[in-house]
Amino acid sequence: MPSPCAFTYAIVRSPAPSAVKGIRAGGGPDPDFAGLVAEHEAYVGALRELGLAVDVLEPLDDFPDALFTEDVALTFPEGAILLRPGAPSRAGEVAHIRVPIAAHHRRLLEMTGPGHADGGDILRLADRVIIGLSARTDRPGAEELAGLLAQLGYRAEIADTPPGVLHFKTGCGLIDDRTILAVPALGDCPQFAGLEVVMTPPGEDAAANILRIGDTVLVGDRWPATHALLEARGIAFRALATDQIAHIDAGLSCMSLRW
Ligand code: CIR
Repeated sequence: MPSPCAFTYAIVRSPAPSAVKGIRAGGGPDPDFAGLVAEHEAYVGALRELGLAVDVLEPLDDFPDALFTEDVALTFPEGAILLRPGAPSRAGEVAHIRVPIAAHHRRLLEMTGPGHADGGDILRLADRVIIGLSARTDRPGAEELAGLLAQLGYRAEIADTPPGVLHFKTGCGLIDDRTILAVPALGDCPQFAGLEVVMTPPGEDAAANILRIGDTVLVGDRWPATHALLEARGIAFRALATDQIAHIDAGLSCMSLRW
């Protein structure tokens, strides 16, 4: 199985003005639209500098959260899966990603329900895929998705996401193929057996949503202790601003679909 961090393509979607009304679990103020756009543009620039070909889709004003393309599909070298996002306001995003994905993937599978699954709950490892149960991904959805993943040749394991963590990957990300950065609440996740689990430093839980692209880890720019941790391990990293997307419960992985 290829490295889970070796990507050549990505699909992103520019934020629409409505993105400032994106879902947030804990309330809080709207993000600043110009700031959101700047964070998104810097992210796309980083993906391109790391060698990815990036399709940038048009904004969808009817869907405030549509810039988070990670949640509506899964993409692999072997094919893609259209998901059923768990937030009712996001269900209609799937129809808008179908054609852009079909342009790249001849093999296109699709969840049909009744369950739900968000891509933010899916962590791809070197030898398997973890599906986190969350407020967005339910057991029927996880089980249907596991069956679709098997058709593409991927073994899935179902895990629990700690309460208060939006998506499984809100709380963890790959430092490398064998090492996970995780919030303490995920530290003893049984599905991490066989991997090294490194905890986010105190006060930096929000740093956990890192995104490794090839040999480089993208990480939020507000987390100096996490940067030091990566540096001490000899991991090349690139710090990106996430202040505005954090207002709407998002991080770095959420803004792209990669394969
Ligand atoms: C939502 O609640 O759906 C968006 N405001 C944030 C989605 C973040 N996506 C992700 O973690 N994969």
